[in-house]
Amino acid sequence: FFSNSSQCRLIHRMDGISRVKRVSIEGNIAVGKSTFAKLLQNAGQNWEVTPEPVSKWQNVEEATSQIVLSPQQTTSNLLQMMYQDPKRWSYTFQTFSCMSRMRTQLQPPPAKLMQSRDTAVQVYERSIYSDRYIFALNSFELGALNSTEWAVYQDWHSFLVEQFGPKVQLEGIIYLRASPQVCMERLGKRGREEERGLQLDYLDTLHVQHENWLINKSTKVHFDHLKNLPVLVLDAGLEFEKDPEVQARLIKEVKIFFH
Ligand code: DCP
Repeated sequence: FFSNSSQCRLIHRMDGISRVKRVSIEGNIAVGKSTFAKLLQNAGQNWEVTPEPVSKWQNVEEATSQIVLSPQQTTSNLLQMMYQDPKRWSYTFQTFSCMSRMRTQLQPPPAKLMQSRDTAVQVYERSIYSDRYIFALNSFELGALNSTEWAVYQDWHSFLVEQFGPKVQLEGIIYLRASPQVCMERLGKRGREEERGLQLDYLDTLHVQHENWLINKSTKVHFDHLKNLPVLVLDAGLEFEKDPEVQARLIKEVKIFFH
């Protein structure tokens, strides 16, 4: 009885997972995804944000529970390694980044969302899809991943997404859209050490990838559920960090969109 695949899907729907909408916040580096995520977290009981695991990439040993043997032994900052030597480390970085995100996307939603009577929304900062269709693709196009690495990446990525099925699917995307210049200014202000050498050119290429994927829909995506995914485009060029009025307006847009 249970081996019938439509029955399995039905059971899956009854476990609560599909009652909670899963939405990711996308946008260029430093556009303000974390700031916006915090606003959403405070927007009501029915919103829960899963932050991006950047700190894991800055200390791989701690993230993977590897024992550091002596105080002299340095820990691995994979984010820094990737920026210092993209050809050597991009594949490793993209693998680890996607793995850590896969883990978080596979976590069941917290009980408070499952029990919620209204629409509950689980929000992620980025997703396994921007890992692939923004960063890994961009790395390949810039020559930091060679064609073998790109082929291997796509192979395991597709395999895992297909295996995990609805558990890693999204119901929507919030695209925080701003010019690369604005992102560059914000990047400079926040001063993350590893990103010091980043140039505007690089943000330009990432901007184009976001536009191709989320606006022009010209990126070739390999998963049916992604093809018709609702995308809410928000003008993140506005200084929303310290302006409560702009914040309220953006949050309202989100709530209406994902009602
Ligand atoms: N990164 C990457 N490849 C990925 C994911 C992230 O190279 N697949 C890098 C880009 C940034 C850092 O990791 O240097 C974090 O990038 P995000 O844009 O995801 O996060 P931010 O902290 O920049 O977002 P925001 O400032 O918008 O909150």
